[in-house]
Amino acid sequence: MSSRRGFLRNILAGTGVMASAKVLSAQEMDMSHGMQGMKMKGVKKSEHADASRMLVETPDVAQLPWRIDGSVKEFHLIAEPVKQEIFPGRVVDLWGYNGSAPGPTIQVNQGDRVRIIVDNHLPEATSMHWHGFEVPNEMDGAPGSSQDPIPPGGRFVYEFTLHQEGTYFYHSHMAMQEMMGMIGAFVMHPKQAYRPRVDRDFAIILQEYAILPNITVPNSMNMEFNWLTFNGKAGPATTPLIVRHGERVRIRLINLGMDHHPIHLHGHQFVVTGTEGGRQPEPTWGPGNTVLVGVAQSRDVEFVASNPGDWMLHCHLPHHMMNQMSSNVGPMTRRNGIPAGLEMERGMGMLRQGSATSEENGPSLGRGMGVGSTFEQRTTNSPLRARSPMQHQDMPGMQHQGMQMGRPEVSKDANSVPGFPQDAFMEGPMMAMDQMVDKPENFGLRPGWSGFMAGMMTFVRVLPPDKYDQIMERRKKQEGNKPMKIDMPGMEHKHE
Ligand SMILES: [Cu+2]
Repeated sequence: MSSRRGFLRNILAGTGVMASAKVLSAQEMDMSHGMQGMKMKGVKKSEHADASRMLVETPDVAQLPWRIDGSVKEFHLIAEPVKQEIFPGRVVDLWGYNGSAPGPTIQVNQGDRVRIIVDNHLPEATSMHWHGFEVPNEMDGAPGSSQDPIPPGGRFVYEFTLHQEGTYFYHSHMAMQEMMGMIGAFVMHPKQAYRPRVDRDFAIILQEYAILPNITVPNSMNMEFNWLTFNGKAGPATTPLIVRHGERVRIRLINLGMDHHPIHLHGHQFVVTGTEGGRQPEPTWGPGNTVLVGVAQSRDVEFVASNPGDWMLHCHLPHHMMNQMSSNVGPMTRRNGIPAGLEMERGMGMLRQGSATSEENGPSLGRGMGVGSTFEQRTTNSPLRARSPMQHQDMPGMQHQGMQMGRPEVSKDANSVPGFPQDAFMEGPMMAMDQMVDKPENFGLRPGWSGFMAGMMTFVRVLPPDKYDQIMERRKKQEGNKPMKIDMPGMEHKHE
């Protein structure tokens, strides 16, 4: 599964080469000539300097290829269950499109006539809504009102002409399916290039899931979340955005879920240049470094990468910078045999039996109100035992392959400080896994960096030319080592 996603990862090399063209057949690449300005291969940076339509990179998410049928650009989406590795070793059961959640990115030009064939390979009905599109009502994908839901095994063909421009998205309009991952980016490139032009253009989809340890299926009824993802990956498995020092960068943020996300960039000020309704007029742009991306919204931000370094880009909600939080993880690390959670019925709403966690010891997510919420736990942070299970040298079972498992630094009198521990065993050397998430884009990061990246976190790496070239060289090598993989409409889709 992960290897497939590797092949499909959209990578734009520094030369402007669109490596995701690998997923297009030669024939389709030929066909793509109609997409003016979106060069599929071999375009030098200088040549695309004036191109109005630079392809948007969606790190860790594939591009959806298309075929030309007369004057129509035809895409094919398959709604289906997917297995997705959101974090090293954490493969979860999501619902998505064409093998991933979020689904592949669609990119078109303003004015295009577009056909999208949607096949439903889910065990229940679905619908496909084109969020914010000004299209005829019967193409809107509103189940029950504008069309019948697409039954399992069924197909619906959407076709419309797109006169808008900006950062849009597609998603299932069945609410609970949205919480299983069913969304994808839909970029409409403007006829008239935006000014000032950018050198790099990225899109990141923000999602959240409630998945208890040892369970692989999100509880879509839960209202608290413990896995927060950028493009389907939780930090440190997210792929950094690689830019050259001095480049102008656009990042398109798209949110579909239950939470709002204040996305913060280190080291730079940006301006918000677009919303889910398209480009904003320049007089409305004001400087900031945190943009609140509400549910069902998109926000485009732009900045000049003038400050070299590896800069964090992350949601600023503290719990959204964590992985797999559940209420008994804290106590579990320092107690033995105390039933920590509540029965599953109260803890997670739906799951009652058959999970790896017992009724007595079932962990629970968060605290709060509503369906799937839990009661406040009586156990608070408590003193560490003399032989804490976290002292992994005594507990060989705690050694996770590939994890660095350094020991956190705590003061001698730590246990006497009210509130300890907070981050001591949640972040830092114990969580470092640099090797497990090794990839070209991470090359040269400070050793141990991965111990501090979780949830909705990634980097914008603003690199001087030599470091930039080193990473691009590694990218090229990695791509070269992979077998060619064609993923085109009409071909059988493999679950891996
Ligand atoms: Cu958030």
